[in-house]
Amino acid sequence: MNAGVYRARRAQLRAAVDGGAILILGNNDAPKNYVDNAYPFRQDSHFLYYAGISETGMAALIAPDGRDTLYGRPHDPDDLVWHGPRPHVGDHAAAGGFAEHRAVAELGPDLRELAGAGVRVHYLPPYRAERRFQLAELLGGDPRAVDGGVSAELVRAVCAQRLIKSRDEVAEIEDALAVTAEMYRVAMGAARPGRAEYEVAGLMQARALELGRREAFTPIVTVRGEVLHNHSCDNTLADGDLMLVDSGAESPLFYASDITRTFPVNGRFSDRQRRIYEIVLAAQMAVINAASPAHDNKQMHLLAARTIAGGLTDLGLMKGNPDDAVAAGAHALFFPHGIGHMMGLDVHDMEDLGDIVGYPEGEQRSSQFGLGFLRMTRQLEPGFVITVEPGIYFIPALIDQWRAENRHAEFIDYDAIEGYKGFGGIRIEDDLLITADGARVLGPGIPKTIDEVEAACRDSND
Ligand SMILES: [Mn+2]
Repeated sequence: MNAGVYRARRAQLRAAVDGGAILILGNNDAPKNYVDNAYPFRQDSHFLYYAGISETGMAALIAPDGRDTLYGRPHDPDDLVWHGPRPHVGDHAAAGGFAEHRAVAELGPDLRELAGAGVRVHYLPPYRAERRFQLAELLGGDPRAVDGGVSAELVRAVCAQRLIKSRDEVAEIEDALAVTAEMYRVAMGAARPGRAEYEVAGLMQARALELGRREAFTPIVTVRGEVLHNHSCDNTLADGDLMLVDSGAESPLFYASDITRTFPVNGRFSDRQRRIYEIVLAAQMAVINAASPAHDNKQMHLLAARTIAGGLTDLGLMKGNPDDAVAAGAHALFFPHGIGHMMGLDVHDMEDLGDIVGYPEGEQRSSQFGLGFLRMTRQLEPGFVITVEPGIYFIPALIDQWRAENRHAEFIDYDAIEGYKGFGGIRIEDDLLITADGARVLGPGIPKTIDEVEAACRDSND
C-alpha cells in the first residue's frame, strides 16, 4: 500500500488517542535454539498496519505534533556480506510516509526525553517476553511493571481502527485465499489410503511455497479431527477415514486466510459421514445466509448450535427440543468451540489485545462449556472479516465423561452415540466479509458440497 495509506492510518490513530506519543514496536528475530538460528521472521501486525515494513529492529513513534518518526538499524558494513544490500532506514521511512527517521539506538533517549517533558508514551500489551524487557529498558522501569502500564486508550483505538477492513485489505485476504484454494485442491487430490498426514501437509505447504507464499498459521492436517488443535501429523490415512484440514496462506502484505475442509480419504463419504457432513454444512450456510449488521455474533453462534442440535435430533443422537438443548449447552458435546473469530493481519485478528476485540466492553465470556470458547459476540458491522466454522466432533473421552455424569441426559442419547466413537470430526470453515446488508464469502470457491468435495478428491495429482 502506498505511503499515504500508512500516514492516514497513523493520523486517525493519533486523533483517537487523547494526547501523548504512541509507540508501535516492530518485532525482532525470535531465536529457536540459539540467536543465529531464528524462527522465520514475522513482523508485528500492528507495526505492519501502521508502517507497512517487514524488517527487524524497527519502531514507529507517532508524535502528538503530527511528525512521525521511524526508527531502524543503521547499516553495518558486515550486513553487506551476510545479508546483502538492503534498504536504508530513510528509504523505509519514505515508503511508510514518515516525516523523520532515526537510528533505533536513539529511541530510548528520545522516549525518556518525552517522558521528562511530561508526555505520556502509549504502548500496546507485549505478547513476547522479550518485548517486556525491551519496553522496560526503553522507558526506564521494571519489566514486571510493563503490563500495568499498557495504554487501554491505545488498545481501544487500535482495535476500533483495525476491526474495519478497507477494500485494499479485503483484496489482500482474497489474494491469500486464491493460494489457499490451490492448497486445498492439492490436498483433496493427494489424500488416499496408505499416505501419511505429513505427506498431505507437505504437499500443501509446497504449493504455497511454489506460489511464493507462507502459511498464515501452523496447519491442522489430520484424520483425528476430533482433537481440535491437532498439530501432529504422523497418522497414516486409512480407508474410511475423514481428513480434516484447517489451513491458510498469507498474502503478500501478510494478511491471513483461514479455511477448513473435511473430506473422505477414499474419495467417497459413507452414508453416516454424509449425514453428519450435511448437518455441519447446513449450520454453516445458515450463518452465511443470516450474517448481517442486523445481528451479533452470539446470535450467529446460537443459530449454528440450533441447526446442529436439530440435525442431531433428527438423526436420533440428540433428543427433546433442540432450542432447549442449546439453551442448556447440551450441543457442546458435539460442537464445543465457537462459531468463529475476527480475521485480518492475524488469523485471530488482534488476539494480542484480548477480549476487547470480540466482546462489547463490560461483557464477560460465558461460563457455559462451549459458549465460553466463543471468541466474539460483538454486533456485526460492515467491513468486519470473520470466520464461520461450525463443526461436529465425536470426542471419546468427553462422551465417556459426560455419560458417567449423566450430563444433559434428557437431550443426549448416549447409547446411540456409542457407535460414533472413532468417527473423528467434521468442520467446514470459510471467511466472510460483512457488508451493509448481508455478507459475502471471500475468495474463490473451494469445494464444499458433498458432490464438489467428492469430485475434487477424484482429481488425483499423479
Ligand atoms: Mn479459524
